[in-house]
Amino acid sequence: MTTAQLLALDTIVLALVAGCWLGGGVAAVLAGRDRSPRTARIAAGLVVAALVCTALRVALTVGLAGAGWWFAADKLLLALPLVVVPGLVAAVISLPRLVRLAPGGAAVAGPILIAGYGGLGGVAAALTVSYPVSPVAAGVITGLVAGASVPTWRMLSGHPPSRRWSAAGGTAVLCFAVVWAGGAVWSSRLPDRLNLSAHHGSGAVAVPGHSGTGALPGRQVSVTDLRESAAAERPARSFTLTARPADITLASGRVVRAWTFDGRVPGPTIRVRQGELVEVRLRNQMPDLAVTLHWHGYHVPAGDDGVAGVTQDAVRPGGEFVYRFRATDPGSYWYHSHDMANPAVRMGLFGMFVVDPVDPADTGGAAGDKDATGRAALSDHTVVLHTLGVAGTVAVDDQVPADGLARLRVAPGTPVRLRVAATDNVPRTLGLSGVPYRLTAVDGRDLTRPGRLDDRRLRLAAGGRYDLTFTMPSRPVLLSVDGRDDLGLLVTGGEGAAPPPARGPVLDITSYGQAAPSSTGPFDREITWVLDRRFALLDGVPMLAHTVNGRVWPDIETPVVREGELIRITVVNRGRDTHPMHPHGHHVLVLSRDGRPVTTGPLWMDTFDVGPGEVWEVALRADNPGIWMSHCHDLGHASLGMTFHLAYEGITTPFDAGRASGNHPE
Ligand SMILES: [Cu+2]
Repeated sequence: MTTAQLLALDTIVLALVAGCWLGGGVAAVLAGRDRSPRTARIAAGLVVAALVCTALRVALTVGLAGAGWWFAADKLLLALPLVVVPGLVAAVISLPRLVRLAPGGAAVAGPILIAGYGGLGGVAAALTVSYPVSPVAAGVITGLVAGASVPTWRMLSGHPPSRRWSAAGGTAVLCFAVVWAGGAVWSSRLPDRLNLSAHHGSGAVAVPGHSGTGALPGRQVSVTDLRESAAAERPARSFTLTARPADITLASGRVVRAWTFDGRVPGPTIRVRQGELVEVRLRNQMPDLAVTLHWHGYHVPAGDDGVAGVTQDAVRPGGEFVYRFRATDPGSYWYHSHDMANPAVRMGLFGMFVVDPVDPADTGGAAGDKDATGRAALSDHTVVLHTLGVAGTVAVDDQVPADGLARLRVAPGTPVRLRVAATDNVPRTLGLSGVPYRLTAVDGRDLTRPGRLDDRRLRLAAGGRYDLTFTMPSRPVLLSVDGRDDLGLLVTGGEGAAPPPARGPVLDITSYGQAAPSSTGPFDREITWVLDRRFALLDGVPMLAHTVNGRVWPDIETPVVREGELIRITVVNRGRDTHPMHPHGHHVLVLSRDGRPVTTGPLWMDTFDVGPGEVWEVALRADNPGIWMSHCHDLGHASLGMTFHLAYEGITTPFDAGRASGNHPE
């Protein structure tokens, strides 16, 4: 069984445990009162069922502990003791008496009911407690179970608490609950001004013997100083992007209201050559929306990262901001607004950013008809998958998005590179049929000698990019999206009908290509991010939030690292959602998934999908000083708590997030 299956089964068994113990307890009370042998038998049956379910939950927890302590700690430390202890008493004392049809007294029904309360405590723990186990939550749940058990026992023993005691106890509990809930709501509200220079705590554990134990450097550097100097050099390439609302007419004629750069969705593709100094002027003509530009996957200096409230103030309507950075790393990237990113990206404020290598041979050919060696020119295209309104769309280069099949003509024999980006909040399953192909690059980084793929499908994380390469055959090639034959890209050259969508198995990208020796360690620091879904207070509102280490934005602890350090990050997904994790400003080298070392060489990613029950180990080289957002790129999850950051020692920001700041980095 996979960890995800164990977690799902555990959720079902958890409810059964509580239900059987509570049902058995009620039946035992009734059997004691009515002296009915039939009710006693029902109670005995429910207790046996409860014992079986409890034993099953213990076994599931042991299985989960085998996958990692993160998956089992809350159950072993809290949920199971609450039910197992009274459950064992019930098995030894209550059950034999029920079977002998002697069901009277607190000694019979009491332990069963208390096990039921413990089962409910387990449900409460599953809804509110994550990893690490919060002592406060554990104390409150244990207190509630104990608080319900004591009066129950007294009532069953024929000594119900007096009215005075009941009233006093009830009032005290109510007052405590109101004060505690009010305090929790108040303290969870975002402050008016939240400055991320004050790194609250450190989630990075220094490895003994490595750095992190020395003296702190005294120097403080602002993110605004971590920028290309504007005076140093004239930019080789200048662009202007204007954010404004527009009606987008899709290829079918359907019109969609959108938020756009330059009236287009995706915005204009920014395509530059490696080594060029790039300048992009952002102008905001949105009537009442602030915007920024974040360079997704591209290692810009921190001051150009475009995160509102962290590296700049959001650009208000009528305002502008100029980004400048050198395009050193060839590859496929994208840009998008990073103030209230979820609605901004959904509505269309994004576009592709491509850096072509200085040596065109690096992408298999050159722009133009023939390169110097006479080889056919590369046919190189961006393909953006995005849902506009309710329509799934495919946008090729700067063409109008197709809400169906986009089309491209390529002469047979031409090498083709498709740079595919998924810009929705959900992963996409790609299929390429009609030609053998290679997954040449992941998140803008080329793989080492990627193998040939036939009819294989690929799962692309939300926010991720895959570059697919092939040589155009004489018959059509179909890039299908999510297995559909009516959504994707049809590449035609010669004659023939479109092939059916690829149906082959989905490629495991952690075991593809040639393993290249990768330096992995020694590590200077260890960071663990445990992802979960739990009830939490987000800006004063109780909700089923997306948590990291049991907390939500902005209370998730900030790992603080030093320039030059090598950091191992373990990402654990305890929940049932897939989380495409996206650290800004860095790629990570994927080391292992679920304990199995990666054999794809080398697999560098900036957006990696951590599925339910999965454990990823990745390495991050701290080579780009700044304060870097890290978040789930399901931007809905990010806005529901799963937003945090990674900070370098000594780096500060003059910008604030928070209620009064006008900045919404998440
Ligand atoms: Cu997520």
